[in-house]
Amino acid sequence: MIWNEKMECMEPKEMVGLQSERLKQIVAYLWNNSPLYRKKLESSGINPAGIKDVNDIERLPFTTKEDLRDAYPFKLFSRPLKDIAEIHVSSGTTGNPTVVGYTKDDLDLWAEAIARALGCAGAKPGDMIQIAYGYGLFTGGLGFHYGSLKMGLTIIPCSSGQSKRQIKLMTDFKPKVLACTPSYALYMAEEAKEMGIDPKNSSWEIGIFGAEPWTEDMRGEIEKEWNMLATDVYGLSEITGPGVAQECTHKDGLHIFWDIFFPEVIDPKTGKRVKEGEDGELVVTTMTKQGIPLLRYRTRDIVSINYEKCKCGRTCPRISKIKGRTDDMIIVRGINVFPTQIEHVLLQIEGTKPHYQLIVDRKTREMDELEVLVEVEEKIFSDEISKLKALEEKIRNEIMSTLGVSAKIRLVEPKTIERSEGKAKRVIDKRKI
Ligand code: DLL
Repeated sequence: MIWNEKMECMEPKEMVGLQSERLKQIVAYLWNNSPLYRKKLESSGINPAGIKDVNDIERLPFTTKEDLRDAYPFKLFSRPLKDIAEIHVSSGTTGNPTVVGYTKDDLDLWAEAIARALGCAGAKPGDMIQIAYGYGLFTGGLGFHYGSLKMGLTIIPCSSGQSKRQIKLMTDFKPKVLACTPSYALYMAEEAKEMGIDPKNSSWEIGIFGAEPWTEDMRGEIEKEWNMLATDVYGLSEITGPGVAQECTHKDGLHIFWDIFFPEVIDPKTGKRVKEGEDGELVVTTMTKQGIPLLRYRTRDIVSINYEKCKCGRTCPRISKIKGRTDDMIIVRGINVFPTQIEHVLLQIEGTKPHYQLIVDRKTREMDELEVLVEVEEKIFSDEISKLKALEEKIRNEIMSTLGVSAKIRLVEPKTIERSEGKAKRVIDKRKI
């Protein structure tokens, strides 16, 4: 079903008119409500009165994750805290997380985006959905929750984990839709088999998978294992969470809802737009958000864009699957990890040196493993084994409590990790994704 036919299928010419109006409004709104944006706009020589149509967006300054970091926690909020209904966070590049705030209207807008995404994937009011994205500060669980409520689905709010219980509930309640990370969907197939349940007979017909990169091969495997349609959903907390873009049942690119999330694909080096179909960095402007609207947010995700009308009838453009990142962020079991965050943790711990390397692997096909190699001071190696073990444990616990990701720690002697004259190679990703 098409949840919002008017917006999802609007003729592009008419859409330009709507986007132009919305751009004028959002720039004026930020000018009046966000001292930080006002300064940014002023220093780029922009005055809201100078914005005539959506093409003027290219004159606006970019916003980056560093802007959010510098504004920690609430300085980029455009409404007083009393008007913020909910706060979520995602990984920052160092010690502090990236904080986003939603007004009640923003939550409704988010629900609208997810309802459109659910419609793209083939869900309809009255269907039952099992939400196995994490609930909490992560946007996955609650985002799908609000969108499913809006569409009128019956929700099983499982959150992630407790896989055997998930499978039992699926078997007994027979939900039609599953929302979780693609790696978790594959993991649950293994668990089902261990329980003596053939995943092919599952009640799930539609999967809405995202929050981490995954390939067409992985899609093939999930579809074969579970005998379901596996669709891709994209989003990021800074923009709203999941629901920024979603594949329809043709699985030929993810529809980006451009009346609310205006997309540009740029060359990350020059900042200029690339041609349709060429790879570049996705930049998104939130056209109607109030709590923390962002102009030209550099997502660091690499995509191409296709403006052709889709076979499903939607006219909103489609972005490709995410092809990589322009920075060194990695996603381990659905958790975003910046090497600099690990560095930040290590620097707080006595005896470690700021020479480290992250090795990510997926030995069993669905479970990411993170190993952190850490150089320690010479004298530590002459200590008893128990002290070395205690240090490993301490690093592991600190990483777990600050980043929420479990890691294997390997202490190594000074000068073990290869030095570079240029950019240090912090990440070795052995996964085939
Ligand atoms: O991952 C929001 C989300 C939740 C999306 C549930 C989809 C489903 P963050 O934690 O802020 O938000 O991480 C955002 O994750 O910039 C991408 O690099 C990556 N990402 C998200 N969806 C996909 C996807 C959520 N479908 C970052 N394919 C983004 C590849 C994805 N990467």
